[in-house]
Amino acid sequence: MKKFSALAMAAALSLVSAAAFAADITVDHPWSRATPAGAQVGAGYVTIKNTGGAPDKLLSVASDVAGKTEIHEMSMDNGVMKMRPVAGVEIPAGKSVELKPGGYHIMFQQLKQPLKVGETIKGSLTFERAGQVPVEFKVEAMGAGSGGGMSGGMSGMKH
Ligand SMILES: [Cu+2]
Repeated sequence: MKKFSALAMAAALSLVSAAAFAADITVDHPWSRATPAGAQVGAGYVTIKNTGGAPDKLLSVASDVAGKTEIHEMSMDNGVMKMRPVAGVEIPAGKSVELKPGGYHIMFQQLKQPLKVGETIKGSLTFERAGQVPVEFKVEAMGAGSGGGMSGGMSGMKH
């Protein structure tokens, strides 16, 4: 009897702590850009906020529109915009990190169909502590969110 209640208590506690971790992460304005017909890749952007007292890390992203979804970082290398896959993105405690054009972004690869304005891409973000967080990226117009000289989107960038 005693053993049983201890187990039940442990189960209840683990449920509570798991819920607390997930609640520490909120996602804001998940969006993507429409892609031209035949495009193989698209990008996703989102602001991730960590309201908890401990740092967390975005480890992976999954979506149903792409054969493969990666996290990329974009940087300037001798005046050339380049991107590379990263193993994860740190989300410091009490801070928010914006995945946006020109920085960290989500890369939808092996697109199954073009991304159209107004559509929603269903997916999930997986965090080290918070676990899986569902997300819905809203597809915006092709030039959306590109500041100044970045119009034309991903076409000039090398993988
Ligand atoms: Cu990329």
